[in-house]
Order: sequence, then C-alpha cells, then structure tokens
Amino acid sequence: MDPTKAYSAIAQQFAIEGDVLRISPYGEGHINVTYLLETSLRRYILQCMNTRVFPDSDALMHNICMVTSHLRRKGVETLCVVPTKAGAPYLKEQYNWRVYDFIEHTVTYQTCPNLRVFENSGKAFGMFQNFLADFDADLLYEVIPHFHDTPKRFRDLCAAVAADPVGRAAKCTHEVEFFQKNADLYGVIAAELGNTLPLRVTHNDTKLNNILMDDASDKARAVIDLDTVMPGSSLFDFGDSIRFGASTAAEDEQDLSKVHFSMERFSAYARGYLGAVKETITPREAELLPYSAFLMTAECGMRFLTDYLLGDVYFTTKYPAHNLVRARTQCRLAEEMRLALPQTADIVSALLRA
Ligand code: ADP
Ligand code: GN1
Ligand code: MG
Repeated sequence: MDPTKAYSAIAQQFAIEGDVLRISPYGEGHINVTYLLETSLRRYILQCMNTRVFPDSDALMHNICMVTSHLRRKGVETLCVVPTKAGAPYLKEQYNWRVYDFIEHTVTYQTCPNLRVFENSGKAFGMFQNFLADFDADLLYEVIPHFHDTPKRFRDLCAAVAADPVGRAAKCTHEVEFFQKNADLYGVIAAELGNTLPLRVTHNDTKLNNILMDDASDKARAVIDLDTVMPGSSLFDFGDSIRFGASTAAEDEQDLSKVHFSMERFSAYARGYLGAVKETITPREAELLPYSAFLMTAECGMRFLTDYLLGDVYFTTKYPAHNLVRARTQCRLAEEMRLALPQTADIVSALLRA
C-alpha cells in the first residue's frame, strides 16, 4: 500500500505547514511505525504509535510533552510535538498517530561508525541525565512497569519456554541454556535500586539510533525516542548504549564470527559519559558500569528470545528467525562482556582518576 495515499488524510489532521507531498517509511526502530512526511514547505516525522507496547497513549504523550518542555526551557534541542489541528498532542483514529518536527541536518547510525561518534553519544546521554536531574519524577507515568527488571525478564523467558505457544523452543535450546547458566547474575541492580543505587529519571532505551548526530560535525544534536523516559538507574542507560554501540556488528548480524564486544568502544563511550557525569556519579554506580553492559545485553537477549518463543508479538521483525538472530548476537556479546569485566573495570578506574 502506498503510504502517501493511505496516510495523507491522517497527516492533514495535524497542524503542519504546507501541502502533503510524500509519506515514506523511515528509520530502523523496532516499536513504532515511522514515516518521513514531506510537505511543500518542510519535513516531519509521522508515527503510528505502538499501543500494544504503550497501551496508554495519553500517559505516554503527557510524559513526552513534560520532558521536552523541561529540556527546551534549558535551551536543549529536543523533539518537538506537532499538535493536531484540534490542539491534541496525538490523533486518535483506528490507530494512534503523532507528528514531530523533523530535526534536519542530522544522521542516526545503526552501527557505530567511529570512536568519536560513540564518545560524543556517551557525553550526550550523560548530559541528558544531568538535564533531567532536577525533573520531578512524580510528574511521570510509569508507561511500562518493570521495564528493566531483569529478574522478571528472566522469569518471563522461563514461562515462554514452558508454554512454547508456537513450537519454537526446540530451536533455541542453546540460547535458553546460556540465560539459565548466568541467572545468578541478574539481580544486582534490581536489589539495590532506590537504596545503594540512586533512582534517577532515565531514558531507558539509549541505543545509538535513538540519538541524532550532526551530519557535519558528528556531535550529538538531540536524544530522541523519549517514550521510555521513566524513573530508573543510570546504569540502564549506560549498559544499553554499550550493548548496541560497542558491538562490532549489527544487532541482527547472522554471522556470529563478526560479532564481538569492542573494549576500545567501551572506553570511548565511558570517556564521553564520565566526562559529563563525573560530579554526580556515585562510587557504587561507577563500580557497576562494566556489569551494567553485561546485564543490559543479557536482558535484551532474553527479551528477543522471549518474543521469538511467543511468535514475534513485540518487536518489529523482517523474517521468521529475526528475533532469534538478535538473541544470538546478544548472547555472544554478553558472554564476552562478562569475561572482560576485569579489564573494563580497569578502564573505568583509569578514566575516573584522569
Ligand atoms: P522506535 O520507537 O520505533 O524506535 P523512534 O522514535 O526511535 O521509533 O524513531 C525511529 C527512527 O526515526 C529513529 O531512529 C530516527 O532515525 C528517526 N527519527 C525519529 N524522530 C526523528 C526526528 N524528530 N527527526 C529526525 N529523525 C527522527
Ligand atoms: C526497542 O524502540 P527502539 O527500537 O528504539 C525497545 C528497546 C530495546 C531495543 C532493542 C520500548 O527500542 O527496549 O532495547 O528495541 N524499546 C521498547 O533494539 O521496548
Ligand atoms: Mg528508537
């Protein structure tokens, strides 16, 4: 179906400038269906919101409007929600839709192109944490409860293996064994959050394609995909960035011989991140940075595998084994990260002393 024909009437219900010329699929997100909306005057992002993942669109858009207003007040470049012509933050139709200004002269990376980009993204996510340090977490709805509750993610995986609703469990016994073997490592952040680890307002989905980099300077311009901004641990954000950007291959690389954890990239990201949060990071948070990379990678792998077992109901997939392929890269990376814990701890210590 031609998206221009199908969705022009939707786009025209927003307070956009110019006449709709073209609507085309855009980006590599796994959750929403994203389109580039081009008018006779400018460009926008049009998104069909995923109401299975985020059932409460009012709460979701409330969070996004609150967070973006807070950032804008501080002069930080951020997403700009384009309201409907009736003045609402999103459109309720058969599906729910929203529009953002397209942030021009930026690029998103699906894999890390060079160390400078990754260091800059570390700095940007560190600054993002700083900008939200005075944001009142009580103003936010918890749009996905237990989002980074890794022990619960493990229990969900075990339940999916036991139920095996689409008969795929026999195809992933090695991966399931991997997650069972490491199960005693999943509880550290969950046990300490709110006591020995501070609860902060965090992004919770800090992969490299959720940050827009300036296309000329490679500096970070805007942190996007603010759907999951909720109270959490800064370790979720650090670990998830490393999970995605410190891999030598794409998240869905099928040739595992290409998939490795790059300590050089870990070091670059940590340098950028610690440069931004040196004043506020607690000793316990700093100590757990290397572990957080392992944890978030294992957690994401469990989520991909659970979705594979349940028949691909959560993440967007392009072929039947896509979630299994993604789970395999995460197993490989998590294993290498676990083995590298002594070296990555040394990297963090050296950066903190510098
Ligand atoms: P998902 O939740 O599915 O990941 P995102 O909100 O991250 O959806 O959007 C998907 C992709 O669209 C991003 O990775 C980015 O490349 C692009 N994108 C999203 N919002 C903007 C924007 N305001 N300006 C430019 N590109 C954007
Ligand atoms: C999803 O929305 P997107 O594609 O940026 C997911 C993240 C996963 C990621 C794995 C709301 O991120 O939690 O880490 O895929 N987002 C949600 O690539 O579940
Ligand atoms: Mg995204």
